[in-house]
Amino acid sequence: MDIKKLSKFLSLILRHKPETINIKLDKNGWANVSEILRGMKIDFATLEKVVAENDKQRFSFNEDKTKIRANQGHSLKVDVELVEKIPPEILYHGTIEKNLESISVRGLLKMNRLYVHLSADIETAKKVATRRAGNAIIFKVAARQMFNDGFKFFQSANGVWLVETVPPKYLV
Ligand code: HQG
Repeated sequence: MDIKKLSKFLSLILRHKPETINIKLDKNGWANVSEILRGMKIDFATLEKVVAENDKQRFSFNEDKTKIRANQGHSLKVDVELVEKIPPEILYHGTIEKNLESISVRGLLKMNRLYVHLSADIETAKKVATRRAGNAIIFKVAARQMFNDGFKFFQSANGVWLVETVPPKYLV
C-alpha cells in the first residue's frame, strides 16, 4: 500500500472534493471514519498509518477516532476551529518568480484556498516554493506589524500560519 498516494487522496477528499468518494464533510470539516474507509477501500490500521506517518501532520482524528479532518489547506468553506494567535515578528511565504510582479502589486491572495499560508521559517517556505516548477522566491511578511494593525492570524494544528490576505506594504 502506497501511504503517500493514500495521503494525497485523503487530502483531496478532506480539503477539496469529498464528493470524489460520495461523502460530505460537516461544518467543522469532519468526515466519518467509517465512510472514509469504505470510500478509500482501506482498513482502519492503514488509515492510522496514513495519519501517523504524514510528514506534515496534515490530518487529525477526533478523540474516539470516529471522525477525521484535514488541519489546513482547504478550499471548501469549513470551520476547522482555528486558534487565533499572535504571530512572530516575521513569517515567510515561498512562491515562484512568475508570481513576483502580481504579488508585489496585489499582495498575497488566498487564491483557491481559505487562507494565505505562511511559514515560521525560511526552510519550510523554500519547500513550499519548490513544489512548483520555476525559480523559488521567498517573501518576508511583517506579521507582527500586520497583527498590530488589526489582521487576525491563526495557527493550524500542524503549525502552519494562516491569514486572509497580505497587502503589499507588509512584504519586506
Ligand atoms: C500564489 C502545501 C499571483 C502563491 C504547501 C502560491 C503550503 C499569487 C499560489 C500549502 C498571489 C497559491 C499552501 C498574487 C498568492 N498573484 N500569485 N497576488 N498571491 N499567489 O497552493 O502557499 O502539502 O494555494 O504564492 O506546503 O503554495 O498541501 O498556496 O504560489 O503549506 O499540505 O498563488 O499547501 O501544503 O497556491 O501552498 P496554493 P501555497 P500541503
